Amino acid sequence: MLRERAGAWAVLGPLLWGCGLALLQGGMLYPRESRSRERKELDGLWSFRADFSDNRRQGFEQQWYRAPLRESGPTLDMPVPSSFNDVGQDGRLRSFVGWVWYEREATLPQRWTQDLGTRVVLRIGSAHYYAIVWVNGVHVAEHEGGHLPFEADISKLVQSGPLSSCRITIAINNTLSPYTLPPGTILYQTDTSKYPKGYFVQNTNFDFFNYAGLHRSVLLYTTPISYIDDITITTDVDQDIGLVNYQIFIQGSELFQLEVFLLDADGRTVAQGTGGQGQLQVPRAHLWWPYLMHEHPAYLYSLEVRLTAQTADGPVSDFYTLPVGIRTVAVTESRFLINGKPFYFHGVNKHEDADIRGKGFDWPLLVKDFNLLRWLGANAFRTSHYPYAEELMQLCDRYGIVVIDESPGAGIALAQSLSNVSLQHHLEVMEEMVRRDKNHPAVVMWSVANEPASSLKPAGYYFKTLIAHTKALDPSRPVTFVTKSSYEADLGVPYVDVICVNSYYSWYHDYGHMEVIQLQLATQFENWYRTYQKPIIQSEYGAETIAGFHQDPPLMFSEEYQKGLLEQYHLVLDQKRKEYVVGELIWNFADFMTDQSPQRAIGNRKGIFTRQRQPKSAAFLLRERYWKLANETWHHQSAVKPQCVENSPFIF
Ligand code: GCB
Repeated sequence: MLRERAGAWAVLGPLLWGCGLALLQGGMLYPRESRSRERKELDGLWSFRADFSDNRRQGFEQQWYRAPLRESGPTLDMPVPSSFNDVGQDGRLRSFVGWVWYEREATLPQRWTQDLGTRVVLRIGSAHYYAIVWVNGVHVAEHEGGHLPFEADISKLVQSGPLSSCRITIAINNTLSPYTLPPGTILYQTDTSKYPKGYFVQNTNFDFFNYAGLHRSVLLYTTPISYIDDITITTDVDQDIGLVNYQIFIQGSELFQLEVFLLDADGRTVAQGTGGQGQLQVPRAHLWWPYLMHEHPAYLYSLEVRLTAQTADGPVSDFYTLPVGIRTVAVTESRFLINGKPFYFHGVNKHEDADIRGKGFDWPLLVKDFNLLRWLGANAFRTSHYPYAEELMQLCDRYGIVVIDESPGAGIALAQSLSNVSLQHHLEVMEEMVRRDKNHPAVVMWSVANEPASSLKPAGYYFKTLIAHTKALDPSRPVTFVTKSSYEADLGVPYVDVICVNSYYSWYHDYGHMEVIQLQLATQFENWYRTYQKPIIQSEYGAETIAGFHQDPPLMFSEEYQKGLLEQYHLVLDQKRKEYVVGELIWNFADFMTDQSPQRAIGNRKGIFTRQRQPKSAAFLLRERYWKLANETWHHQSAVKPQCVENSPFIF
């Protein structure tokens, strides 16, 4: 069976099979330590081998998972988390397409292997793109999609003998097909006068490098055998009373008691309840406000959930604490409201991208990026073009950075990728994404896709179904997708709550002619608004800029051109934000890696920061603008207004 699957997934004919559904049942709470839970990160060096065999199936034919990887051939040291592409000196590995193999031996605390009341879970934060996992040679999980976590309960395996360690093997395939998210195609070249035998390349319609590997932490954690499996929180406000609705799902016992306590930031209990669902009322609640919208942004309560379950072996307790922000989100014909006040998105589009690590999670990079966002006065970003690491979402909650949470639906360009097979997978991805991110107060809107071919005929049904499904999963947040189609032809926009439009006037069109921007941008907004009467976000605009290139008068690729182009956009945004434009997100926060092409000088250079996070001139221009905008959207009674003070740029 497995061989067949591996065969089907070989690079020569990738075909996906439905694997997700079983994994979609149940929760995906972020593993946190508590009185009843432990966790063990498996970051560090793993053994690694790319399968360079012609059909990329040697690993399955020789069953590399059955014995330590070093016994079936040479291995490399591979850091986790990291993409495998840029850490080596081998060009073949950088552009490798097919299966790679990771392996790591984990030593387990004695209690985990001997206490049958302990449940041991293996969690993979992100494995791009398709992953198969074995523990001690036994198949435990498969997962499709590179940006969302998946788990396997491995208790039985590690508790079945006198073992104190376990061998974790993960095979990962980065091949994309028209049915994957994001989609891609394999192009075979058979003209032997031009290409060597078996030559193929992987093509994509998205503009970022298809980095692959174990991009986020792999970890082991424990729960008791009866445990808190999932928590869903929604919040509301009635006068000054905060309402926290909770729903808690338990596994492993039918007979249990639940207590919930809501603690304020000082650890004082402000409300409590019992049972699997209910509503907590918080008089004089501190609301969760976005950064630069309030004197005390991002106020977080903690929801402590305590489970006492009856099992055959006696009572079992489990404890889980979830950060909770009380806030409301609403959309009118022309406004985006947070806590009933108009919110204007002034922020960025990002990528998970950096030198050497590729898309690998990295704490110093994360903290640097948040410091830059706050320096800039950015109050929001979009997770272009896939869900980002959970640790990053947690920082958004803590700092008040508002998130448009985007699925990996980038580059849906072919009619095939709007088929029912693709749609089915996309629905599952939205389920996984909502399940992971539903409790983040920072997430105020879901984006199901970026720049799909939304004027193709099947797009109407596709987006109608996808958006309705996402709303059914989470009725508390608006849903959008990001379009670059024309207002007359787009078949998906009728179903969105907020129109997100990308445009590159005087860059991809009328290049070099900044004088056309104002007219074209105003026309763009007026057409969309006249047709739909929905709020609009300029979800991308920008210009390729090589840091250090200067030209005055401005020429394309110079820092002056990037600034000049932004200024032209801002003139129109300043008019239209008085009416129905509710946000502007620059493309892009930082330069990032793409496939090689004549249009890209070592990646996309539209960042206002370089890939090493140093500012281009445009960063200073945006900083001035964002702090000015922050002043206008200040809603607190206090006379203190946000100020961009040198040396303490994000304190006010
Ligand atoms: C877009 C895409 C983004 C690209 C950008 C560009 O419209 O959404 O992924 O990187 O344009 O720079 O071309």
